Amino acid sequence: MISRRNFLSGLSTLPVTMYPVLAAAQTSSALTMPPLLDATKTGRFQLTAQRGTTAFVDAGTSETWGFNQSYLGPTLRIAAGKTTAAEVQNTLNEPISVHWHGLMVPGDADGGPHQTIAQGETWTPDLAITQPASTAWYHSHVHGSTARQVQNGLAGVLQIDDGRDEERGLPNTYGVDDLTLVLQDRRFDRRGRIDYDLSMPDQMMGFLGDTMVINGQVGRTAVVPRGIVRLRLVNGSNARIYPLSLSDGREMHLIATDNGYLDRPIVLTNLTIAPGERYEVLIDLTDGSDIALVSAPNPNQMMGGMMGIGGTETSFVVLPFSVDSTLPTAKDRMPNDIGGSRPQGDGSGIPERSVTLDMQMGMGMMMRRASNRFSINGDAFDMDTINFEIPRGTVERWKITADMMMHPFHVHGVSFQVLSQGGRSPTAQNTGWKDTVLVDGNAELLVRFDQDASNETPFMYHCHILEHEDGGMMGQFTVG
Ligand SMILES: [Cu+2]
Repeated sequence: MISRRNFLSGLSTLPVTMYPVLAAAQTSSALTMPPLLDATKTGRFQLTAQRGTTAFVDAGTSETWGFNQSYLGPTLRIAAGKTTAAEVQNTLNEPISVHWHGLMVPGDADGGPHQTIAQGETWTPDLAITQPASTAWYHSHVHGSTARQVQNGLAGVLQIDDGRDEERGLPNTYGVDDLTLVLQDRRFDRRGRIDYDLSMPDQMMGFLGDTMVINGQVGRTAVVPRGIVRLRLVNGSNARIYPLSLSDGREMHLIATDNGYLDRPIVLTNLTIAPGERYEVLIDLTDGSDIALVSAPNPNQMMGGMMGIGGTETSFVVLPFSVDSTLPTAKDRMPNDIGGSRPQGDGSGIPERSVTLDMQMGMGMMMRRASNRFSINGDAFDMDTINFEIPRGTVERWKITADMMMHPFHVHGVSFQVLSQGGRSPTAQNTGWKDTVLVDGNAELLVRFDQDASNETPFMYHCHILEHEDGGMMGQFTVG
């Protein structure tokens, strides 16, 4: 078996279709899901941030952090239209926070950098869910520590569930035909420990690993029924963008974007997922073929690769699938109408706001302190400065400009429409409701601000390359 670690290292130069998908499927063990913590009936859940050890690779174990377990957290399932009582306890020896990425809740429940939970303390926000069913996630968001804390494992998936997936015709058996997949890349040292030493290119580009990790596991195969399989893709990587496709070029049916279901599936052969984004796709495995989810190299290269950073990678296997015909098939055909929606706003006449994501070049960047290498509209993030004050109920047209490289731009407390990308209509995958969008050059967003956020607990807008965010590419705003 070829080590999956080598897929990213540049040692292997095979075209992607020649990867030994079958061999890998026969020799590697089955991927498991994060434990499901179903709070739809109880209306409450409890998370404990804790220290543990995880054996990612054969070389040894790594110290890791997780919620209720050693690495990552459970998949939280909460009910649409109800309020769920959350309880988060921190047993780690430094402050953390838990941001509910994708939830439209007020700033005082959002879990941003102003809501740190000190060692030994417990945070108990109520999560009042008024938005449609969707796949969200949660992760730490302490300014200056987010990248390291997420790298250590402080993240998990959160499903808003309305109990109607069966009538939509969607696969919905957790871990069988409804797979939750947290995509992360990591590096490990010779003893199997997570290696998060940042080189200067890492600090500029964001951290890129050489080993694919799914749900905290390396080298696994997803064993699935012979039927329609749903993938809830969550990019929980610090900086890697995955241009995804299936190894035999077959279609993926996009059913949901960050903030919920589309009206009808969009058929795609390529789907790019940037840090912070979620996409749900259906894949048709009724023919029983063993295929794989594969990724092209990270497309983010500074100045078109002129800096000599990036560009040496090859495509790699993200996750092989092995069809087990003995597993019961719940769904054997694609749904046509899934009853969600796509934003249909008209940006004309809407007040504009410019948001420019800035980087310092080479030496200019190295001369700066780590906390202000990056900025927005010329200013590095400052905990004590409110950048925008926005009246509740306002609709704005945000013009985002990305400097030097592509930046995944996320706004807390809202769901937006992508009006344009690079002066053109948005790509098909960006026509649904979004809270994070990959900005290549520029993008225009139509945003409505409906959740309150005070001076004490403002909302963030930031680049979701976590090293950029920690380095100052973030701002904050109030709504009220
Ligand atoms: Cu960035």
